[in-house]
Amino acid sequence: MPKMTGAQLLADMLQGYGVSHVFMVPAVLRRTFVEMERRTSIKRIHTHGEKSAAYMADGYARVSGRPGVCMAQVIGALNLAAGLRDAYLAHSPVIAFTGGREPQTKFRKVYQEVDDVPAFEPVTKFNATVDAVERFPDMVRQAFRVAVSGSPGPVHLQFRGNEGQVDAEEAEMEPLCEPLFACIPPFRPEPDFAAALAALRLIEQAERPVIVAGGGARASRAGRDLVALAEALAVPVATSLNGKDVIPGNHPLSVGVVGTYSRESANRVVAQADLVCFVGSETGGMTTNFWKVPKIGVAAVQIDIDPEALGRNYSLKAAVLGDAAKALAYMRQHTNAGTADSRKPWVETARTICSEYQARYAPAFASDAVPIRPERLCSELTRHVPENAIVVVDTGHAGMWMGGMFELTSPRQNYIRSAGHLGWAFPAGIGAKCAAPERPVVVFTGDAGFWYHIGEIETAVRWGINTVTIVNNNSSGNQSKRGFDRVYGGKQTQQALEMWTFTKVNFAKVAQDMGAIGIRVEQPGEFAGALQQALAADRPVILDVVTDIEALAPLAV
Ligand SMILES: Cc1ncc(C[n+]2csc(CCOP(=O)(O)OP(=O)(O)O)c2C)c(N)n1
Repeated sequence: MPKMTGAQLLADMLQGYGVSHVFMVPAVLRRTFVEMERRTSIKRIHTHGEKSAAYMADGYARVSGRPGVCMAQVIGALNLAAGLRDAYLAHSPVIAFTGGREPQTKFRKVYQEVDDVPAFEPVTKFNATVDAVERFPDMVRQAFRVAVSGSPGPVHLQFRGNEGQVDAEEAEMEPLCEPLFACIPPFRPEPDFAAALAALRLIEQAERPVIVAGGGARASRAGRDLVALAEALAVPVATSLNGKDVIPGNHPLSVGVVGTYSRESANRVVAQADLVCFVGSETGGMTTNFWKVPKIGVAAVQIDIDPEALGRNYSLKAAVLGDAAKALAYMRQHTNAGTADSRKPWVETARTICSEYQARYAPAFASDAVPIRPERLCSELTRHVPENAIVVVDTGHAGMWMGGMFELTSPRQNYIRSAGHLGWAFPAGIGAKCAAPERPVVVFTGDAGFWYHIGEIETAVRWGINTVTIVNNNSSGNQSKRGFDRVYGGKQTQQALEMWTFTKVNFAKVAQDMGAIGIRVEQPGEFAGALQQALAADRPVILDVVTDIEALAPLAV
């Protein structure tokens, strides 16, 4: 076997796994970066903070299905760990490398050093130290294998030396990669056929069944099989926020996103169902509006790749362990399509509920109000986002407005969203664009969300990562308004505003100063043209949209 340094091996292995970008703040694995330049085409994206590096890796992973790689030296390690939280919640395969400690000097108050490893424990599937260069090959393979297998998720490897200097050492090693684990899903386990048939028969016998598809259906790329089964059986489909792009919003069986940040039609349909089929869903609080939609006790069946997810919150009449696409395809093959007719009235009911929703919000979608209403923004985006776009959405109001009101109109569009961390979307969009440079990436964030990582405008400009970022700029974090109204007993003091309002800032100007294109939109009629201009630009664009501070997203029904 040839002798090589850890740096050479790591560079070769990352290239071997198809990694095209790594996101980091130096100085970590410095020699590896030199070898990346010498031996690979991997781009080394220096960010303005470790948390945004983790979010970029996360966006990259959610769009490509391939692990996103982020790195930090020892002093930045916990900033990176903080950034893994969202990937952990969203089951995104992110791999984090950090610098660590030397056995010769630990506990002697080494500059910048604490024991970082425990902090990675709650946000990773696998959290390990690499202490000897001989361990590089098997540990890197293990990192990729764990990140993408089963229910995907983050992995952390801490390399010996505060900058991971173990990469300078040499050993006889081979940079062997396992291509199987370069992308999710590595395996598509067949379901137990008896269980899948049992679930199918229950759906066929139900009068008002509904499918609730989650991020697991997305990870399995099960959209086509899911829609085919739903069509064959005439079953309405709701999704979680994470599963939103499993079915286009304009499909006649789509009822929207169910749960807390949701669309009222989805909640109403799911609440009326006599059987719920969960597919790749954690059945967590956000998707079920804290287990109120559907109510605990509803008849349920579930398909999941993780046996521990089956029946977690809803006891099951049939539990199907396996790959979502495989299970749905098997069920589709064995469908008794003759039963679909019996559900025509139920599908009609679901359509009526959806039409009522559309009619209720039509005036808001068309509103010419100034400052601009977010509902109008969502409807403009539904109409004008390109048919192959990747839409990246922040949390808080952004998640509520877009989760509920924005509609995907093509199966070629993708939708990824913050699993709860404000500020995720802008850097995640940069990572998404690195993963799919040929596709338009449209980010939607509030101004509070945008402030978090505003410095990454410079990163995007430096690397020519041309995302389009729409800032719903109400100069406040106005999702917090209701909460403060409540704790002030209904009426806030003037001073309370200091807790959720900001200085009015023109983000278009800020963006221009950093070399991006900035467009300020103050009139609703100008938005579509500005978006077209942004999509055609050859630079990152910030669309600063001045919106109404009084606009509060509708609460879950
Ligand atoms: C890391 C983190 N801290 C705090 C919150 C709580 N939070 C949710 S929404 C929000 C304000 C959002 O403001 P903005 O992005 O401007 O959107 P707006 O509500 O004004 O539309 C806050 C502070 C969070 N989700 N994540």
